[in-house]
This record gives sequence, structure tokens and C-alpha cells, in this order.
Amino acid sequence: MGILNVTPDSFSDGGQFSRIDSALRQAEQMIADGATIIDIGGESTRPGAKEVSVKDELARVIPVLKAINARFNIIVSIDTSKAAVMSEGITYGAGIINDVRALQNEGCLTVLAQDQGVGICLMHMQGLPRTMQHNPHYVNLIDDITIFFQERILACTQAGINRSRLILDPGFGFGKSLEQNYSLLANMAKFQCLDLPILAGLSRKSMIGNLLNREINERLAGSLATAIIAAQQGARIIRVHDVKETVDALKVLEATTINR
Ligand code: 7PJ
Repeated sequence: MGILNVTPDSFSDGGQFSRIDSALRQAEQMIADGATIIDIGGESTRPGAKEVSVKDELARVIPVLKAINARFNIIVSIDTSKAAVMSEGITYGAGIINDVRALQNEGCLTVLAQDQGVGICLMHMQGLPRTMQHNPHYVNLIDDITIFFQERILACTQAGINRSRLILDPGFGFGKSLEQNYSLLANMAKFQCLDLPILAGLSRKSMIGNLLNREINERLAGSLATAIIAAQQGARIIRVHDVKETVDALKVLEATTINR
């Protein structure tokens, strides 16, 4: 899964055309590099990030979704927690709704129950982006996240969403200390007991930067290491910025696994 950010801070402000044009070029490159899913995000969920209005998020995401679907044959995922963005996204051909709040916001379960085709990624987060890194606490990290997944899976099926549409993501960096993030990476295989595909997003995150003391643009090697470990732990989808390098690394792992 290649990450396509359409938040304003990721663009020099050249207006709507330049935004779409730049997004299309990025998407084209990621597809050429081997991405099978493009994840479009219009809300920054970085620790401390500000909230975005429905209107602004729709204006950022929907034109890019339409443009990618008109041009490429690829699964587009929409990284959003807003029911209105999910609904419009489905209307314009999103293949996956990727929600860091696991459909806990008002109206999301209803929107997703109305459509029976689109995939859904349920991510675990403790707290909210503004404060989630202030002293995260777990009784037992893996058990607590497993219970959260079970509760959200139940909420989905009770709302009329087929279980087979669900993808689970433990949410690296979302309300987890450095040690908790690495413990999660080491134990991710345990979520396989829930019998749903696992997605892992680790690319360039603080857990890499803080461990290695590297700035955001110096985290490629660390990111590749986490991608390999996540795949070995059974992750089926790896969400990354550096598609080409990650695909190469995963091909090496795959060849090794096949010829074991
Ligand atoms: C994730 C995400 C993640 C899923 C972001 C960043 C922060 N969606 N959206 N999993 N992270 N499913 O990329 O650093 O880990 S935004």
C-alpha cells in the first residue's frame, strides 16, 4: 500500500490543478514501483495535528480519488474517519476505507453497512491524535488490542457489515511508547488468531526516528527493516512511502520463504 498524502502541508500551495497533477504523478510512480493499493489521506493524524473540516477533507480527497480511478486500474483506499468522506469515497469508487478510528465516529458503521463491497481497515488507537503520545498505558498490550479488535469486529457485524470485509491494523505510533511499538512489532503474529488480514503502517514513523536518531528523510533503512519484520509476523498489507525499495525487500523475503 503506497501512501499518497493530500494534506496541505505536503504540497507547495499551487492550487487544485497542481494538487491533482502532483498526486497523479506520485500514484503513477508508486504503481510502476509495485504498489497494489494507493492510500489517499486528507487528514493529518500525526501526534498533535489539528482537526480538518468535512468540507476541506472532501475537497482534498475526492478530486484525487476521481482522477486516479479515471486513469489507473488500482485499488484506492481512503484514509478517513468521517462518515461523509467515506460515503462520497464509496460513490467515487474507493476500494477500501481505512479508518484510524475503526468506525467509531458518528454514522460510519451505517455508511459502511449500506455498501457491501468496499473493504474496511479497523486500526487501533489509544486516545486521540492530540494527546495519544502522553503516557500511553496498557494492562497487557497484545491482549488489550485484541479485545479492542474483537469489540470493533462485533460492532461491525452487528451493524450488518460482513466480517470478510475487515482488515485489522494494530496502529503503530497511535498511543504507544517506543518500547510498546517494538513489542507490538515482535508479537504481531498473535493477531492472526482473529483470522483476518493484518495491515501494518510503520513507514518513517517516530518509533524508527527515535530509536535511530534519524530525521524523517533518513529513515529508509529502518523502515525497510520494520516492513520485513511485519511481513514475517504475518502482515498482508504494508503501508509505506517508499514503494520501490519496500517491494524489493519483500521480494527477497518471499524468495527466501518459498525456498525454505
Ligand atoms: C496509519 C494510517 C497506520 C493505517 C496513518 C503516518 C501517520 N492508517 N494512517 N495504519 N498511519 N491503517 O503515516 O505516519 O499506521 S497517518
